[in-house]
Amino acid sequence: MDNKEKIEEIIEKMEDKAFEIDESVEDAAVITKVEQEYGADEIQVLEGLEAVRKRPGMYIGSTGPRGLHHLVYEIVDNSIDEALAGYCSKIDVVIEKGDIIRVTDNGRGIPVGVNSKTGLPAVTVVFTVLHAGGKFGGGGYKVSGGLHGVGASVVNALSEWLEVKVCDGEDVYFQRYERGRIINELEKIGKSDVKGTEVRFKADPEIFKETTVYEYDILERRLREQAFLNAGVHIELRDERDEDNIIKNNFMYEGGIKSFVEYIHKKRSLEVIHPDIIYFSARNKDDTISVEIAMQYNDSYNENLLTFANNIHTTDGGTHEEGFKRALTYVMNDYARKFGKLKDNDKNLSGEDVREGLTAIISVKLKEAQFEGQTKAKLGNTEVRTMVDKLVRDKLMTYLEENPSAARIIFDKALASSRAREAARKAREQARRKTPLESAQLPGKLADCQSKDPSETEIFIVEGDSAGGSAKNGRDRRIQAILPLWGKMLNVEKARIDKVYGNDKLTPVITALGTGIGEDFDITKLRYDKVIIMADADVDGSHIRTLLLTFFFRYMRPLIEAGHVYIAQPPLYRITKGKEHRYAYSDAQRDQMLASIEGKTEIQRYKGLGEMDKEQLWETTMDPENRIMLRVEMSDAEAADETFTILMGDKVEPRREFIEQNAKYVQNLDV
Ligand code: TSJ
Repeated sequence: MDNKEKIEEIIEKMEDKAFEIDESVEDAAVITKVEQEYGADEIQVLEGLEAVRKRPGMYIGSTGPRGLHHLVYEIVDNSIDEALAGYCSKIDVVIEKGDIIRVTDNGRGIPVGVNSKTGLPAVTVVFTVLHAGGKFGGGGYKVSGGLHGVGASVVNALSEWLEVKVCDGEDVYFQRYERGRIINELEKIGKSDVKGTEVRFKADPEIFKETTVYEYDILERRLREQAFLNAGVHIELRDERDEDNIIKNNFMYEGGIKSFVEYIHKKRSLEVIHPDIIYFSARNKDDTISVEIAMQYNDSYNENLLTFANNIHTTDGGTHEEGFKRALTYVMNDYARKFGKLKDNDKNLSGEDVREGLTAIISVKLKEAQFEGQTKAKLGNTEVRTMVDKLVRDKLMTYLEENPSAARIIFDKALASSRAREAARKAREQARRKTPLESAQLPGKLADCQSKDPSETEIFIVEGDSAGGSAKNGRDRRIQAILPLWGKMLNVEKARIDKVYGNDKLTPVITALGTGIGEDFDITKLRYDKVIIMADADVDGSHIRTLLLTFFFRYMRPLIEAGHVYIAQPPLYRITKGKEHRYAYSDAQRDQMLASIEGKTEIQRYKGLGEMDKEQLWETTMDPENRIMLRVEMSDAEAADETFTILMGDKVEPRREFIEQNAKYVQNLDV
C-alpha cells in the first residue's frame, strides 16, 4: 500500500468511527456535511468545534483543574498509542513558562498527506474534526474510550492556541490554530532526518476560568501510572516554569504492572509477606482482549485493588474486577479444602478474607471497551469477566501448588482474617441482643431530622462542637440531621474491621447511617439520601475529611459509588458593603467580587465553621437552594485513602509531604 492509500484508509476509518459513535449527537451531522461537500468545508469543521467550546464539560468532564489536566492526557494518549503500535520509544512532556504544555514523541509523525475527500491533510483533520483524533487503530489497541477519550480536536477547541510540528524523516511541517480555528495552512518549515510529532498548546482561560495552572504532582502521578501500564515506554516529565528550579522525572518500567505493585508497597512503606509478585497474563484467540494481573500480599489489613481498562483507571471496577474477585475466592477455598487447611465443618473464607492485605493491579486492553455508569468508570464487557476468571482459576492454583511456602503464609493470613471477622460478628450480635430496638441505638449526639423518608433526608457530619451547635440551630429540622464528631482519630490502616466497631468516632457514623459495614453493608437500610461532610477549610478539617472518606472508601464503598457522599463548601470570605453582604468561596471569587463592587468594602475571613452564626451557616452552606456542595467520586475517595495511609504511616518524610499534598487534594475536588 502506498502512503496516499494508507492516509485515505486512516481517514476513512476515522470517519467510520465518527459515524459509529452516536448519530444523535450534534456533531455527527457536521461530519456528514464534511463528507458530502468536501472542499470548502472549513465552516462546518468550525461548527463542530464550537459545540465543544459551548459545552466543554460534555467532552472533558469539567472545566476545573481536573479537566485542565485532562487536556494533557488526551494528547499524551496518542503518543502512547504510537508506542504500543511499536513505532515510538520516548515521550517528553514539558510544562513551559506560562503553563504551556509541550508533548513530543519520536514516532512516525501524524500523517500529513492530503485526503481526496476532505481536501485536508490528515493532521489537520485530526485537530479540527470532532472524534477523529486517536480513534483509529494502525496496529496495537485503540487505547481511547472511557469518559473522555475524545482526542486532539477537543484539546484544540479548548486551547487559546495550539501548534503542531510533524517530522516525517525528511520535512518538518507546521500548523497553528487558535481556539480551534486554522491560522495557517499546513506548511513546510524546514528539513530534518528524524521522525516524530510535537504539540504545544495553551489552555484557554476563557474556558478554564478557575485556573490554567498545572500541578506537577497530578501530571507526575498519571504519567507514572501510564508508564507502569505500558511496560517499556519511556516518558519524561519536566517542569520548566521556574528556570532556576527545573524539576523532572523519568518513568520507564520494564516490569510493567509488577513494578506498579512494588512501587505501591515501597511508597506506603508496607511490608510484603512473600517474596514474589505473582503475575499472570493472557490473550484471547483472535487477539482482541489482553489481560494482565500482578498481585502480592502485605502485612496490613487493607485491600488495594486497582483496575484498568485500556489504560483508563476504572475506579468503579466492572467485569474485570468481578472475574478476579470471584476466581480468587474460589481458588483459595478450593486449595484450602484440598490441602486440609479448612476442615469439613469450617466455614468458607470470604472475599474480604482472601483480599486482606492484598495489593493487585488488573489491566485489560480490548478492542471495543464498554464503559458504564454515571462516571463511565466501570467496565461492562461480560466476556472480560469470563476471561479474567478463567485466567486466575488456571494459573493461581498452579502457582500455589508450586510455591508452598508463599501459599502457607497467604493462607495463614486469610484464616486469621476469617477468625477475626467471625469474632467481630459474634460480638456484634451479642451487642444487638442487648438492645433489640435498632432505632433505640441511634447515637446520643445525633440531632435527627423529623422526616423518616430516606429519599429526602440529609445528614451533616460536623467536626467540632461549636459548629455542631450552629448547625443544629440553623438547619431545616424536617429533613436535615446533624451528627457532631468527637473523640480520637482511629488508625484505620492498622486496625481490622472489628476495631472499627469499637471506635468512638466512627461508631456513631455507622449507627446513624444504618447500613452496616463491609460485607454486611446494605444500602437499602441507608437512613439519609445525602451524607454531607462539613469541616473547616484548614489542616484539621482536611484530616477529618480524609478520615471519613477513607472509612467510606474501605467499609461503605457502594455509598460513594451510588453518589450519596458530599463535601459541604463553607465560604472563605464575607464581603460587606454598607448593609449588603456577599460570600466568596475561593480567593479568585473574592478578587472578582472586590473588583466588581465600587466604594468601601469590608472583608471578613472565616477561619472555621465555628465563626459563623446559625443564620450565616444556613445561608451559605446548608440551604439546599443556595449552597455549593461537591459530590465525592470514587477517585476522590481513593486519593483520600492513599493520603490517609501516608498520614498514618510510620515515616516522617511522607507525612510532611502529606500536609502539602492534602491541601491540594481538597482543592482538586472539582466535581
Ligand atoms: F493526536 C495528537 F495530535 F494529539 C497527537 C498525536 C499528539 C502527539 C504528541 C503525537 C501524536 C502522534 C500520532 N504520534 N504519533 C502518531 N502517529 C500517527 O498518527 C500515525 C502515523 C502513521 C500511521 C501509518 O499507518 O502510517 C498511522 C498513525 C496513526
